[in-house]
Amino acid sequence: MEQKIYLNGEFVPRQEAKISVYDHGLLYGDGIFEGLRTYNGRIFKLAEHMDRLHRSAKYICLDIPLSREKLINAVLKTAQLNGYRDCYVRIVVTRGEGDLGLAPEKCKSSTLFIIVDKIELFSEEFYKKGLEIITVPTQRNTPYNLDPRVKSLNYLNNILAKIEAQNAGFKEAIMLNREGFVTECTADNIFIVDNDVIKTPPTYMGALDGITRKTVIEIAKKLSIEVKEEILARYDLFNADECFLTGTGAEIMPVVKIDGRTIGDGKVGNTINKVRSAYKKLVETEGTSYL
Ligand code: PXG
Repeated sequence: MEQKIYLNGEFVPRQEAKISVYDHGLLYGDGIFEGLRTYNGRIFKLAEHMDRLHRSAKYICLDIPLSREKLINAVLKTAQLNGYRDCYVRIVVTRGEGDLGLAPEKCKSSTLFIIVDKIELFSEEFYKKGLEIITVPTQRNTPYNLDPRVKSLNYLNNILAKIEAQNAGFKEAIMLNREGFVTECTADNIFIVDNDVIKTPPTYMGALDGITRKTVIEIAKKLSIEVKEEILARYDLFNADECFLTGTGAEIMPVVKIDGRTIGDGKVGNTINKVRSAYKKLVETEGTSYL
């Protein structure tokens, strides 16, 4: 089946899905996005992704060219046209085509596109054995510059952090804030398990308000596991019993070594396994149907 992209109100083949070189999403990273996932013909947490997209748009004073209902229909239609049962959905809204100055008011209409594609997964080996990750020098955005809750098209510092990890031979990086506290990884939130309590940094420390993060917090509460949003230093990570990352793409990824320190006994822990099987059950049973 030919891949179809939603672009400004039309469904076009991938080769024809082109935007202007004057688009401010490209020239300045002036825009926002969402990454969603589908399981067995259903989009997981669609309403939550819509809410976050609208909150990001509000923060950067960006018009989303469709009503919430019409955007949801466009997302469902794009997913349906592409026909995958399990896939990745990317929604992107940019300031649109302008001139070469920053001037956002010269951009007469926002650009909106929706891509549905096969999902690229971490190999199964890492879910079984866990990742080894490191802390890197490039810091996460702070609310003093660009609020980290905004899922904007400016990912350069996260990309630099990823490059720093890769240069050192690792797949993922922990990013600190300017006070040196843990925020999250480059595209995933971070959690630890400490004496049977699940802990994750509050978003004001510099983390995206991750939808998988919120889902894991809800799952933990249902499983009667205590959850705390708590400021974490590297010290807390090194001395944790378990550590894991969460994201729409990665789902729940165990971490077994950080900056050369083995976490707990170096094996994927019980709490991770419990939360992970509850998450798997949830994605199999929930979601908005499109097929
Ligand atoms: N933190 C950051 C900085 C992110 O970009 C997450 C956490 C996890 O959030 P969710 O809502 O997905 O639980 C993200 C996720 C991908 C991909 O390919 C994901 C993100 C960005 C770019 C690519 O999975 N964002």
